Amino acid sequence: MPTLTERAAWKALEAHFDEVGPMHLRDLFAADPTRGATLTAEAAGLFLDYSKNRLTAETIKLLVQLAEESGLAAGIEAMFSGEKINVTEKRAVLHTALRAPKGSTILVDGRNVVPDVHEVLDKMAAFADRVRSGAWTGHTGKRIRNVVNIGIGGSDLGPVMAYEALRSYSDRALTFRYVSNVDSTDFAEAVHDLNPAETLFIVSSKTFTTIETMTNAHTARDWSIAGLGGGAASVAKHFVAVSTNAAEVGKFGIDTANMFGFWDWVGGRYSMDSAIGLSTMLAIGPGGFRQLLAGFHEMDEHFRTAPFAQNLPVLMGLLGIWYGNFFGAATVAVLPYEQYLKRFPAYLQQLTMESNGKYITLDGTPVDYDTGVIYWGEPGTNGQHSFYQLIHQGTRMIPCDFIAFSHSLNPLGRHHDILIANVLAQAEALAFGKTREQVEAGGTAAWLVPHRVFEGNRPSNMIWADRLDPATLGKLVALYEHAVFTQGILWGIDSFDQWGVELGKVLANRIIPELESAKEPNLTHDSSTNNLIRRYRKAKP
Ligand code: G6Q
Repeated sequence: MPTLTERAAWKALEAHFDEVGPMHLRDLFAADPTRGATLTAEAAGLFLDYSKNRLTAETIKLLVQLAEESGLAAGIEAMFSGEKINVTEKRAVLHTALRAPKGSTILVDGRNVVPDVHEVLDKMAAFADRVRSGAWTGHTGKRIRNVVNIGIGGSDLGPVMAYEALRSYSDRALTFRYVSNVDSTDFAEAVHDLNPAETLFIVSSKTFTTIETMTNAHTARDWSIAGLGGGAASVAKHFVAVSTNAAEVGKFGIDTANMFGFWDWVGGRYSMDSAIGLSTMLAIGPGGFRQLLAGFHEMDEHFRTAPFAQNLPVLMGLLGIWYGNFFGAATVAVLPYEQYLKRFPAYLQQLTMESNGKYITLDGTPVDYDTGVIYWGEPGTNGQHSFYQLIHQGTRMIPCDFIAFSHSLNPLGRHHDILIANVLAQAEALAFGKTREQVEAGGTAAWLVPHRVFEGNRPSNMIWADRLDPATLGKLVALYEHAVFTQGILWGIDSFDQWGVELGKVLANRIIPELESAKEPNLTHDSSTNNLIRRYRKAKP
């Protein structure tokens, strides 16, 4: 296959960009009054309006052609059928198996993994029911009121995002906290008002060797044992583990009967629907968790079967390529108009940037095009009163993904109408702006006119659903997972490894003893690092 920039569709897109790039959304909308209805797609209860993007129907045709020339169809099949597409780690990539219905067959090395998935789900459900009903009691016989998930990265961001997103469906008799940072403040603040006798810790770590998580887990164990006045026996009642590493779980003192497993074919940032989601299941119950999985699965099926031009994740992925590679946009803002999705942008940052922040292609050569776009965002309307200024009148193009729902989960007076009016207004203002003529017609003083002109022509997607519920959350996450996958295929990179995280870990492990040794260490770093280490050692109590 020719490299990305050598493909016929890429070359056609370059020529097409010269023509479409300078066009204004005002003119595109004026030329086609049906645009707002036709440049849309709908699947699995998610509606995507992509008409306020700087493109024509021809752009979509060419982008789809590029996807075809890039082998996207074969890539999708390879992922779903369990081929080892994570080539640098020689692993299958099967988060889609986590939400496959009972009775389906997905083979990894000749073994059907679907029954394994459901066995763990059933075990999680039995445990969640016991905790939620009060049948599971702590060391002193009290029921569990607090659940603290200890994990980091993929073992934290998904669970915390899902808990926040689905809080309205959660058991309010239980308190949920999430500890991730090795900064002791995170642990101290999470437990400061909790009673150890009523607190259950879930140590979530695929490897069970991650230094942050293991440090927090040991601190939690000390806190729990000290608070209970018990011994190691209490650990079995107050600690469970989610991991692939039974040996390390056992060494920590957690009964492996209270360990919930998953598999090496689940990447950390794709694991919120595995046992890593145990805290989510405890919060919303096994039924709610199964709805979440059903939502994921519905989007999986859509991605696997829908023609590319109507395929939501494919369209979103291709739009990212269009802006990132042709317009040179470096970032995408994700702007949910739903307070419960406040951690969704942070979750997406890991999903998108850890997956596609790569400059080496699958065959080991550097790319000659940009990859991995920077994702960021905050819920609306808050962002409107801070960083939206730059999106409206700054010098950089920032495509936006607006996310909105027809119904509020807490309807109160006019709030939802006002919220929705704002998301519509922002997308409209970004696209169409305000011309000099319009500003002048409003009687603005001449010197102020330039400041009040909005160029417009700032692109956005509108992703719309009925209401935020567990199934819808699953669909939304799967939508972005598969958009990331689509981009990874086109860019020809391994979206499922994360070697970039390794170097810092190795260096930190080298520095720890240099900070802790009683004897002055022989420092051989650069002069800046050496100096900072000396400064820290001097300040240490
Ligand atoms: C995700 C990454 C990373 C990982 C954490 C936690 O894709 O691999 O964020 O999830 O480093 O790893 P453990 O679950 O092994 O503790």
